[in-house]
Amino acid sequence: VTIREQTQVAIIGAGPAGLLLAHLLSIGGIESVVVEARSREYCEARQRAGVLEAATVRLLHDAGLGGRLASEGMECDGIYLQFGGERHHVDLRSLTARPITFYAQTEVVKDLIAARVAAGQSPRFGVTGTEADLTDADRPVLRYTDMAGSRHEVACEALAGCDGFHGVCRAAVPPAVLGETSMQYPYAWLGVLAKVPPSADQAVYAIHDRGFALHSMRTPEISRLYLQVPAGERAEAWPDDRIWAELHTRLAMPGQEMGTGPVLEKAVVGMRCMAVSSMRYRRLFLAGDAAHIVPPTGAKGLNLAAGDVALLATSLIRMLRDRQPDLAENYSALRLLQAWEAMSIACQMTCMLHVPADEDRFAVPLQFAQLRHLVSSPVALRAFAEHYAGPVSLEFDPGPAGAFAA
Ligand code: RFL
Ligand code: PHB
Repeated sequence: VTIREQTQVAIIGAGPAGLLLAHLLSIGGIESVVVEARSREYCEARQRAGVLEAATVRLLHDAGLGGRLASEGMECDGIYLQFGGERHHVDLRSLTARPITFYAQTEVVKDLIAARVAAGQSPRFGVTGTEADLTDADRPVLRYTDMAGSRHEVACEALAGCDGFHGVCRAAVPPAVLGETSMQYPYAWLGVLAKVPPSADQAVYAIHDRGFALHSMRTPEISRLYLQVPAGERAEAWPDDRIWAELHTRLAMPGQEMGTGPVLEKAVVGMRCMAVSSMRYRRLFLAGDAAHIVPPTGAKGLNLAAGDVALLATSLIRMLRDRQPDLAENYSALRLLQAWEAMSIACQMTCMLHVPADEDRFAVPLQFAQLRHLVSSPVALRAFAEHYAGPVSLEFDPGPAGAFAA
């Protein structure tokens, strides 16, 4: 038997994009259903992003999700760029008034799931056979099988594809409409979570002859570290002592001691770019990693996902509650501009900070020229800071009938 249901917006994916969308829609009085392939435990433990831009922090606070973020998030004035044996400060707070906050994606996801559960609208975890059916242009249908094996058919007014890079929603769009383009770098990141207090007060982006290294943080006791490795590298090739030796070499700075500690987790992350040309087809709207992947160097992915769903929630509230489809019609064009702006800084930083795999003799002096220019020209530094710090605000407006949660 098939269980037939109805909702206003069916959301595929309980990552940050899908969960935040459901929360923002509820502020505007729009009902939704969220389905997720993985378990709640898996979603809450998956190690990923850690940097929240000021505009993302503001949105989370305004949406009533700022409690733990305010007490546990670590706000930082800026970042360091390290090259040629020197560490240079990029003071985002003084250059842009938009400092960044370290607060792990796992914690954002935990807060969002807790808010949905408290509202009596828990995401449906562990589903299989997810299908986005767009055959009827005005009445999309979500189909899935729940954990008990029952098939569901959810009729809705709009479908949100928040199912990440490996999801099913992009495939529901005809390729000519989707217009996907992508690119892969010849290197990857080895991401390491370690039980050691951060040894710098702000994130350090370092380029060294042996490759890129990034020192980041999660809490006063936990550091997040990344090393450039060849594409296709296996994490098992990196026992803990090799990780620490390489981190100490690449991040070395006279007078700056870096500790070591137990490695809690390590994984290789591919470095790729992908963007669709249309984030909308009929009544399916793509958001977050389902629509665009930026290389992690700019720390933009999660922030872009938040920006997507801020505008998507506003658009859907206007379309479904106020019967004003104007914003929904512009959603794709507006968000693709932002996605490419983020792609641009992320790709620029990636090229400037990674040792090219083919020992390109031309690339290395060019990188140093760019980095030197950046730190020696106040105008260039300010332009970089503006770009890295992200947008001034995200576009969420639930309209007169909706009110931000206290
Ligand atoms: P997600 O988080 O991938 O969530 C998609 C969800 O959809 C589910 N799903 C399905 N559910 C039902 N049916 C199906 N058929 C489904 N197929 C998939 C998945 O299980 C999953 O739960 O996408 P979302 O919500 O768009 O969020 C995007 C962010 O996760 C991503 O952009 C960031 O993590 C990127 N990123 C960073 N972004 C930042 O803003 N700042 C950072 O510091 C930062 N660091 C990073 C990063 C990504 C990294 N990795 C691992 C790629 C560091 C790393 C190492
Ligand atoms: C992280 O803390 O995970 C992080 C920080 C900066 C980046 C990417 C990831 O550019």
